[in-house]
Amino acid sequence: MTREAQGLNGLELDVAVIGAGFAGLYALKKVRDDLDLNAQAFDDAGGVGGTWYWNRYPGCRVDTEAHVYQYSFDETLMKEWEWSERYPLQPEVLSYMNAVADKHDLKRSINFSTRIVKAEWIEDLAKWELTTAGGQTFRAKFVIEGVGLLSSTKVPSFPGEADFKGIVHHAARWPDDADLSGKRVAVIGTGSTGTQMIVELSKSVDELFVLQRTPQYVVPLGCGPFPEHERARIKEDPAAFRDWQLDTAAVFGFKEATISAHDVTAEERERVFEDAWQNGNGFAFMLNTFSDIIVDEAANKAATDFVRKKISEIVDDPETAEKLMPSDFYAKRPLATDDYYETFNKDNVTLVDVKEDRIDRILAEGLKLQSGRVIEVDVIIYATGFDAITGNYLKIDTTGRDGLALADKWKDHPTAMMGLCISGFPNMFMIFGPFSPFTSQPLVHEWQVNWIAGAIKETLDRGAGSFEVTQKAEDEWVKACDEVAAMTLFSKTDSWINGSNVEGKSRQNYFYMAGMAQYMSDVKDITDAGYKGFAFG
Ligand code: N01
Repeated sequence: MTREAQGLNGLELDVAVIGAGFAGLYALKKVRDDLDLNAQAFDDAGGVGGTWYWNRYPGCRVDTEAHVYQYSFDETLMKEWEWSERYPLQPEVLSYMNAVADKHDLKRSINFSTRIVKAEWIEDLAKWELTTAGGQTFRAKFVIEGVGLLSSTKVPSFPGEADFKGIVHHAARWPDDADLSGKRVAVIGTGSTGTQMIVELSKSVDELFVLQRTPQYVVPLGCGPFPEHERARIKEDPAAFRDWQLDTAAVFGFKEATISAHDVTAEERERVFEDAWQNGNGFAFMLNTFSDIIVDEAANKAATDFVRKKISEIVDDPETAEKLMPSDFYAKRPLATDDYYETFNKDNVTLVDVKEDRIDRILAEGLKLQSGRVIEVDVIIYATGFDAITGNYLKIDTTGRDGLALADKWKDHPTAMMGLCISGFPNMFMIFGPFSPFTSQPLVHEWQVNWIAGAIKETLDRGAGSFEVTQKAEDEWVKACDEVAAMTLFSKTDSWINGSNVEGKSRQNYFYMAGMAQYMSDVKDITDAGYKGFAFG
C-alpha cells in the first residue's frame, strides 16, 4: 500500500480536482492546460482510472460500446486508438486511460494514494480548505469533484463474519493476486457486476453458488471484435461522430426508437425483440426496440414476456428458470452479459434464492440460510453494489457556506443543480453529480467539464470571489427532474437509481430523465441568460 506524498501542507491552488477517473482526468486537462490555471488532482487510488482502477474482478468489461465509451476532446487519439473489442475488458479500458494521461502529461499533476477526507469553505478567503487522510491541509479557489457515480461500495453486514475461515472479496476492491481456480465460491448479488463475474468464474471455480435476491432481466451483450464500420466512421470525422452521439437521449451510440410497441403487430414486436437480442446490448434492447418500454406498462410487459420466454428456453431446469425470472418492471439500469442464463446449465453452478431463504449468518465454513441450510465455501464475494450518486460525495466531510454540512443538506431529500453544483457550496462543482442526465458517461463528462470550465472562467473574468447556484433555481431543477422521472417506470422499481438499494437513504429520483439533447438545451438556456439562477459573489 503506497502512502500519500508529503508536501501538500500550505499549498495554494486555483483548482483542486478530486478523482482521476474519466471525469477527473479531463477536468484536470481542461483547467490546467486550456484555462492555464494552477491545478492539481487527488485520488485515493495508486493510478489513474477511477472505477476502472478499482474494478478488476474476473469478467469485468465495459457494457457500453467502446466507441461511445471514450473521450472526444483529442481527435487524433480518437482516430489512432484501436479498440480490439466491441466491449473491451477492464485492462484495455485502463490502458486507454493511462495512454490519455501519458499523452497529455497529466500524471505529473496528480497526487495518487491521496484521499481527500474533508472540504471546508473559508468565507473570508473565498477558498476551500481541503484535508487529506494523512492530515495535510491545503487550499483551492475552486474544487471539481469527479468522484464517480458508483464508487462508494455497499457491503451488507451479516452476523458471524469474523468466524469465516475462508477469503472475502468485494468486487470493486479486487486484489490482483486472487486465484479462485478449483475453489468453492459464493457470489452475493446479481446486478451488472455479479452477472459478469458469475459467467467468468463458472469457467474456473470448482463450485459456484449464486446467491440471488432479486432476479433481473439480462440480455446478451454481443461481444466480438470492434466493428470496422464504426472505426471507419470515427476516423472519417471524429467531431461529427461525437456531436451525433450527444444529440441522442441516452448517448449510447444509437438514436432511440420512435415507434411505440403498440404500433406494430405481435409478430413484428417479436421480430424486433429477437433482432435486438441477437445483436446484444442492454441499452439498445431497452431504448432502441420501442419508444415506450420505459414509460408504458403494456409495452414494458411485452419486453419482459420476451425475456422470460428466453429464460425458459435457455435454462434446462424449470425450477431454476422460474427462479431466474424477474416479475417487476424492466426499468432498472439494463443488464447485458453474454451466456448469463446458459451458465445455470453448468454442473458446477447452483442458484440459491436468498429472498425465499434469507442469509442468516456467516459460519466458519460458509453461509447459513434461515432454513438451516449451510452453503460450504472457501470464498465469499460481495457484488452488492454501491451507495450510488450521492454516497461518493458524502464520503468527504464537506462544509459549505454558514457552516452548512453537505450531510445535513442531503439528509432527507438531496437536491442539486444540473448535476453540477449545490446551493450553499460556492465554487464547488460536481461531474455527473445528482440530477445529471441518465446517460452513458465519458462524453457527458466532457460536456459537463466544458461547462464547469466556462463557469470558472466567467467567475474569474468578472473578478468575482464566488459562483453559486441559488436554492430557488436548484429546487426548480429538481422539481422538473421529478416530474419527468415520475412519468417513467424507473420510479416504480427498486434500484440504486432511486436510492432504494441503501437502507435509510431518501428514495427519490436522482436523475434528469429528459435526455441529453434536452439537457444540453436546458443548460445552454440558463447559461445564455447570464447564468440565470446563479449568483456571482
Ligand atoms: O450493483 P447493483 P452492481 N443480500 O446495485 C444484491 C455499473 N456497472 O455493482 O436487487 C443479498 O446493480 C442486490 O439484490 P437486490 C452499472 O451502472 C457497470 O452490480 O437489492 N443480495 C443486487 O442483485 C450498474 O448498474 C458495469 O435485491 C444483496 C446486487 O447485490 C452499477 O454499476 C459493470 C444484498 C447489487 O446490484 C451497479 O452494479 C458493473 C444483500 N444484503 C457495474 N445487498 C459495466 O459493464 C445487495 N444485494 C460498465
